Amino acid sequence: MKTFQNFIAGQWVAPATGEYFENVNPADRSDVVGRFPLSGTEDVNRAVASAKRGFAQWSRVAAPARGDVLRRVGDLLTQRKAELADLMTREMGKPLRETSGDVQEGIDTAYYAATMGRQLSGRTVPSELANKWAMSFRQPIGVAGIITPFNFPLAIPTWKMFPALVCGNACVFKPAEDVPHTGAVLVEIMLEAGLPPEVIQLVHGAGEVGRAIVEHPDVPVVSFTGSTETGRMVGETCGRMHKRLSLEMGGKNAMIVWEDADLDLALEGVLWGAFGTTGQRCTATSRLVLHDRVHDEFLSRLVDAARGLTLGDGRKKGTDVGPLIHEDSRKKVERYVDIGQAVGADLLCGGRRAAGKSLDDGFFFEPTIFARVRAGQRIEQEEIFGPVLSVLRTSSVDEAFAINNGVKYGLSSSLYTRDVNLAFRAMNELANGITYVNAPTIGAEAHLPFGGVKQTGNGHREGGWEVYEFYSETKVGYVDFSGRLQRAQIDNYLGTPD
Ligand code: UN1
Repeated sequence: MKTFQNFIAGQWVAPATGEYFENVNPADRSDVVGRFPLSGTEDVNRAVASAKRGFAQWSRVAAPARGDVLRRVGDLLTQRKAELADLMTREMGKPLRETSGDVQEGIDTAYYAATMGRQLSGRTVPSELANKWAMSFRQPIGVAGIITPFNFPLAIPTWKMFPALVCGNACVFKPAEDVPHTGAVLVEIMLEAGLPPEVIQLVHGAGEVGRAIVEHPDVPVVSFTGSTETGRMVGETCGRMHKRLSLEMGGKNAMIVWEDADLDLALEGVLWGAFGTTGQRCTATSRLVLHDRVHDEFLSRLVDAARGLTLGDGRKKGTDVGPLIHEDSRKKVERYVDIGQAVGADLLCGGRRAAGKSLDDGFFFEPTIFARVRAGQRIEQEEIFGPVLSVLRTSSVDEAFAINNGVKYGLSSSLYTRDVNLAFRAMNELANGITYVNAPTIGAEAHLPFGGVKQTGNGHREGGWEVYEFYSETKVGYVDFSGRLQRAQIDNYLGTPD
């Protein structure tokens, strides 16, 4: 079995703790991907000290040249796409077409980052005074702490690190302990592309590593994607220490299928939205609101289609749905199935561990649909992060929108309709960071901002131009070339001498 190391101070090194953990394939527990460092605070301290040196060097490299490194990262990811998808599926389970899509998101993010190296713009505006220039420009911040989840093991680290790097920051990267192999290969690729070694530090491990990064006084900017509970702790620490923080947390995303919808399209959409990535996306479709007139027909077709999905190893042809990430998350899904049944929701399919043949070797769970769910019930309100869909019904637009908006999260929403007025009304009134029309709740693109309102986040966005603002300071420069003292707000606009 291969033993992997951290990448700290320009070298692949063992953790100071001397401890390791095993990373297993969730589709087959007997397949161990490798041993990875269970690092501690001392490792993080060394990583941050080195990243500070990396920052001193990298922040002086011209931004277009920094972008060129990211372009080479994009080229290498493209060359190694199939190999990466395979190792990602092996360590986290989602089918190959999904892990290939995950790599493609990384490639898109890399090429977008490369172009942004030439576009880190500020503004030049007229000064209040004659013979004076007024302008803003962007500067790097320092060492960025990057803490990422398992479900998009490549894309999400790239969403954070590529813009951070183009802006001139150094990164200390802690991938989720479920996907350390993907994290390690991504760092190898970044180094091969020419990133100076001390600019990237990879520290594997569990919560202690994340905490040490967040609490380190020399890490002024932190980006975290994960659970709302952990995000709250990260937020408290960053607030106390006056750090810049981007949080991307839970979702309870609804798809509304209206009476005039193309039902074939909506059916495909909900299957992909609810059961893709085994429901383990913060953008997963976990609620379905059906118009009364289409409710019965659509639901019966949906249940048949969900029963027909093929569960299995994501590396095998024909697999639609892979396993959950580990046993704890399967237990959590089971608890929510009990909670749904206790309040009298109708369990129409699934609700159990998938068993038989090779399914016994992994953390599989059947695609699960609850009907007759009512707004406010726990399965309708709380993020389950598994293949569980709650179905509600109404014939009132106001009620459908109120259901969508009646949760503490606000990531994405979806409406299937052919009514253009209703579609635009939905974009205005659904309280989410992203609203899709005639598409499911997933499918964000790299060059527009990604994130949510309410307790999904803290107001920042990933992707698009917005993330470049997050990873840079806005500096303002005034140049007075009049050769005399001109007093802003005191001397007059015509610039006449006193
Ligand atoms: C996430 O679930 O954390 O739009 C991110 C999507 C993907 C990203 C999801 N491109 O669903």
